[in-house]
Amino acid sequence: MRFNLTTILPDILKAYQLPEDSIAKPVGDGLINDTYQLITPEHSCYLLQKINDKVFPHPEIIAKNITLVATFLKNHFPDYLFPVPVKMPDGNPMLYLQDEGYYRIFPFVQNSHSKNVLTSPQQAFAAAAQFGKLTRLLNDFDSNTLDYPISDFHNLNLRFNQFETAINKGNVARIAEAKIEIDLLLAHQHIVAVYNKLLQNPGFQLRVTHHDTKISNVLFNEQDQAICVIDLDTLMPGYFISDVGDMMRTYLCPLSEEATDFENITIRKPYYEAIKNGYLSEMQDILTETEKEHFHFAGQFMIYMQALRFLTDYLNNDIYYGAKYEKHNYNRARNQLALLQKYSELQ
Ligand code: GN1
Ligand code: MG
Repeated sequence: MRFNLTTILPDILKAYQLPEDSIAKPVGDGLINDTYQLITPEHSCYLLQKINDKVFPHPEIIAKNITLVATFLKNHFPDYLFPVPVKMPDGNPMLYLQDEGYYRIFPFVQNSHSKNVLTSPQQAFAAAAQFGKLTRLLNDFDSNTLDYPISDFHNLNLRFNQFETAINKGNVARIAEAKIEIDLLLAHQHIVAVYNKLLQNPGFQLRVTHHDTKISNVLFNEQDQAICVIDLDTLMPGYFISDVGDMMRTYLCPLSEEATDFENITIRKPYYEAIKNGYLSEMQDILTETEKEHFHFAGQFMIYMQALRFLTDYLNNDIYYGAKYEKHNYNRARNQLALLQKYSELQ
């Protein structure tokens, strides 16, 4: 999905009044936005990001949400580290280049690094505590003031409906090929029913949640302590099951969603406990009893939704996630289904 930055880098540097001989190199593993590390001749570091405006059709909503939340946090918790985009000389938090799209620049957090894989339950605890802390600090923030950068992003009904449309109208050969996986996803429809029941329960509360709690969205310091969360594009009103569930989805298995040796997909129980304890270390007094009772469900919800999304995209010829090879999204879906199976055996 990466595009050629070279031709427009000079325009970006000029707009941000950065030295014209700064260099940019690709970083990160995100599927949606393109991210670069930007280094000036004086060795100042930034992150440069092109926002994917097919996925985020109104990037100004992201900018508005981040500004509202940043202002609240600054007023109430001035010591909390919340890395927001650098403003352009005219005060704008992002740059729009005609025919090229939206760009923004973040300060590089000093002495920080991100991880693509977890190597200890302590890291899972630390990350879960960071995501829990963000939601806790925003507990008194009026989430109604936020807009939705992507509507119905984690609405499981929408994801299921999109899947149903794809199995009826998608690529016929791929539908035939994926029969086993389609049947498995249909057989797990009870997860949608539990979700719908929860939506009716007053104990299930709309909060401000991050919606992309993978480990690479946490910055760690040199002592391996988690210092802050990043990638705030999907910070919006949501349910705790999105954040806890995506941690379950991405921290428990030693293999990533890209792995194709499905027989090696396993669940690391100590990481499960670490996510739970880390998240509750911040959210214990805030979550309702109903929410606490659905801690385990969070993982089922997110793993199932991601399996639906990957298979839907495969049946729709990879229009959303793209594919680096022919069966990429098919394999990602099979990976998530194997994970769902192992996860469901946990309790
Ligand atoms: C996308 O781009 P990235 O990796 O941060 C996706 C998430 C998925 C994830 C799967 C806006 O996130 O919802 O869980 O891929 N983000 C969007 O790897 O669709
Ligand atoms: Mg993301």
